[in-house]
Amino acid sequence: MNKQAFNPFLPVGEYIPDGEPHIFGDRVYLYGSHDNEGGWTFCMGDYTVYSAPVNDLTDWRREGVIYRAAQDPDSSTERRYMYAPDVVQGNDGRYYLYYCMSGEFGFGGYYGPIQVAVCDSPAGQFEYLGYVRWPDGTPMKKYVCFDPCAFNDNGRIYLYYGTQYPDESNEILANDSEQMSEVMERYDKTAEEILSTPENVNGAIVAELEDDMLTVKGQPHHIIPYEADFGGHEFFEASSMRKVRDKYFFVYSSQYNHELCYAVSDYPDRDFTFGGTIVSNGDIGVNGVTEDCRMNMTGTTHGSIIEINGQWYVFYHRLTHKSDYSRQACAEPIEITPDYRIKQAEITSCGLNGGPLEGKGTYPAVIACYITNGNMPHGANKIFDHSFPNVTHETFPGRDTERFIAEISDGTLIGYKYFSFDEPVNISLTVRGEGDGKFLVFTDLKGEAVSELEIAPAADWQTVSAPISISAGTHPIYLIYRGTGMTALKDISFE
Ligand code: FUB
Repeated sequence: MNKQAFNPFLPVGEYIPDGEPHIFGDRVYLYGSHDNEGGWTFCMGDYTVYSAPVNDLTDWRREGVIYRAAQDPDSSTERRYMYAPDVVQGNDGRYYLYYCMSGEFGFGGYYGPIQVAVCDSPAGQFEYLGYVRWPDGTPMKKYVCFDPCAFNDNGRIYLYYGTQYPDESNEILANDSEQMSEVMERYDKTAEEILSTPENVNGAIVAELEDDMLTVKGQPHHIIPYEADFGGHEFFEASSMRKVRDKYFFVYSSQYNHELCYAVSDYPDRDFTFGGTIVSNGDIGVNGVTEDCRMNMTGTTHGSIIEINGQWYVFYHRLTHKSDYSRQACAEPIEITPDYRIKQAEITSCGLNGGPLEGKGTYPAVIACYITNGNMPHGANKIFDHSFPNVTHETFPGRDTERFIAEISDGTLIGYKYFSFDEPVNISLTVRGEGDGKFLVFTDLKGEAVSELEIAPAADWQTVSAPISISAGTHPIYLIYRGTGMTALKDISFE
């Protein structure tokens, strides 16, 4: 089998969410947070970077850890996790890393300054530089200094950040006197003023920076009016800025949380108007998929768009482990029309591959782009404990870590888009568990099954095979389990 790119496109045991792809030289680098496999809170790892040659997106290389949370002088027991970073090249040619620190489950993440580290190369060892500051050297903490991204617009440096927490967060604030005191002090406002005027702290914010990459020029301000109506897709978090020809594209995660949206302006610092949704990690909005029938468990997503070798892509993250704390980098091709519109990308198993996956060979089952029992939850900042199908892992002494889809029960649908077949094949599934029944295989969910594979309870992995009646060409492959008990799926093969 030729080398191919799947979704997730990094090794299946790697968890880099909040991805900001950037091209430096002839490679694309992915900067992001670092979740643990089966982690119990966000961003438990140090920043680890991968890169690939711009002309071969199947060839991702682990560059290694570029920066450790312990390098941040403010790292403390309360705020020891580094959240969603971004990297920009300064006018001096050096690479500047912007990030903020948080505690468990995001607590404390809204109250610190934005921190900066620097390095001479894009994936070398970054050193702490300082916090984003006012001209008098004091930390700049205007609005919520969260999810920073930096952008060098032909020599002018802009920093974007912020959050627009939902109104119920005000209740949390109202009931947490310590957090409330911090916010009151920062904004020099009474609790009543803060609770009644959230625009004083919320929103998508821009600050221009001096060439030192630390000092704020003028006053940070909103790039979208706080009261702007984006039809439910208003800004929530995950600021990212890109230039597309002569327009500025602000990419962000909306109030829906599972989607990346874009807003467009002629200017980098004002007048952004709503564009649309670019991608949803539940595929909500594509082909009639709604929140009630999301195609995956959903939660946060965060990412950006980038043009690589003449093709635009959206980078985003998906969820695993029934949790929002083990998120993986995915990407899909997108088109930006001459009038600056982006049609929502469908989520696939083959985003960076430049076309369908070969309909032969063995694939990890976890590259499924759809995993649903018809009632998948939305779970930002949480782990679920009720049963539903999910990507997970298990470690055994003396054996490689196994990754598979677990808790597959009667009616579970697992989907792969797309495979290209040039001849009739057999399909094989590697399964184990209590499942007693069959997997039906479809290429069209409204059509007849093209194969059926019987499975029986088995404590260890068993491979079952059957011929698949399929025409030459490109097809999705959908598996639907019908039976009793729960089963797990490790591999899917065609031969
Ligand atoms: O990764 C931690 C937080 O989750 C990020 O800061 C948010 O954007 C969300 O993705």
